[in-house]
Amino acid sequence: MNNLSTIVSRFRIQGTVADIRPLGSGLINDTYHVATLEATAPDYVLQRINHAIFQDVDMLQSNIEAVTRHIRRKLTEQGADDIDRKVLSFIPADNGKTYWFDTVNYWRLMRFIPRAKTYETVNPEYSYYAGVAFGNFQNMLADIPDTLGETIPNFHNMEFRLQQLREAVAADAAGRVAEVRYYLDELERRADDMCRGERLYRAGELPKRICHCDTKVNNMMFDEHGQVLCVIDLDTVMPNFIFSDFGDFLRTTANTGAEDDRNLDNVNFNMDIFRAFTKGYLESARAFLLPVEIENLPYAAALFPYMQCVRFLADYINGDTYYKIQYPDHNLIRTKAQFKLLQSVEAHTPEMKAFIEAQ
Ligand code: GN1
Ligand code: MG
Repeated sequence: MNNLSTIVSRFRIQGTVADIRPLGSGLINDTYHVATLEATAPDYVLQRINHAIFQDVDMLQSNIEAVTRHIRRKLTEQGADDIDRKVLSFIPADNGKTYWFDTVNYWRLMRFIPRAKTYETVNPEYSYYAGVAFGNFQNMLADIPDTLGETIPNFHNMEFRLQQLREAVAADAAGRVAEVRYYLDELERRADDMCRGERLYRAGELPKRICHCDTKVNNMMFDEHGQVLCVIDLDTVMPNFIFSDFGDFLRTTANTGAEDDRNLDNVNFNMDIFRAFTKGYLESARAFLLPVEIENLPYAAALFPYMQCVRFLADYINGDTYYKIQYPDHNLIRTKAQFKLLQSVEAHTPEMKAFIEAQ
């Protein structure tokens, strides 16, 4: 707490720090809730940026500043109320930047959004609101004047993720390849089909748009009525296929089990969530989506469990160097759960296509 409060003191906050405690369940950055003593001062969220992963913190923060500035402007133009709960605000540090480097770690501070909740799971009604919200998010960012950098190069590039997996297999750094052969074969069998997005892009048929690229449901803040207030965790906002936002949301919410469920019987693809989310997303995004984007939404639903499987498995093979783990075979358990989800998505593909065509 002492150490953390020294870091908070480098930022231009209002009020006096009363308490700092861990917040949220992200797998990459460390996040804390900073409570202030005075009722008139806002609370804050302190984050240690994982700069092994986000290596260009200056680019990272300038992306996020551009995105939040643009959204704030849009909301103001629309005459929205309660804007401070609908877009993140970053607090400048002593150096005038929105991050502080303490010679080892990079830190940033933002206003805590009061009376807002995040969820690990949602019902169909909330999924519908979330679909509308992500469509709006992409829509608002469509005319952002700034050029956003790729904060993690090739982040959702399926060809690149497969190449990383193949390199991990070739190196076999942790001696785990033999044990995961079944999953490697299953993933390779689908590899060509799953790289469809990159092929369409090269053929000039599929655009990149500004996307969030980490649309796990716990990256959304809901108000007391289930309406989406805002989208958080903006580190990965960058140009990408819209498949990213659509697919990753369903990967996390339409899973009837947990991302790392040990009991694979719990893991299935929930079509009620799919239908509600897709309905909301198409309502707010249809105006700018191309037919090729709409047709490939079922592909997007399969792509994200698949990509996550490839990423978790590569990390397992590498000896767990990327994702935080809670126990030794955590990345393998995650791989298995995501693979089960993929199989369930595949079984529902004809039903998804029919639903989308009927919209
Ligand atoms: C990471 O930081 P967090 O937990 O929201 C990861 C996502 C993965 C997700 C898997 C920068 O997101 O891409 O989908 O874990 N973020 C990064 O749960 O790699
Ligand atoms: Mg998160």
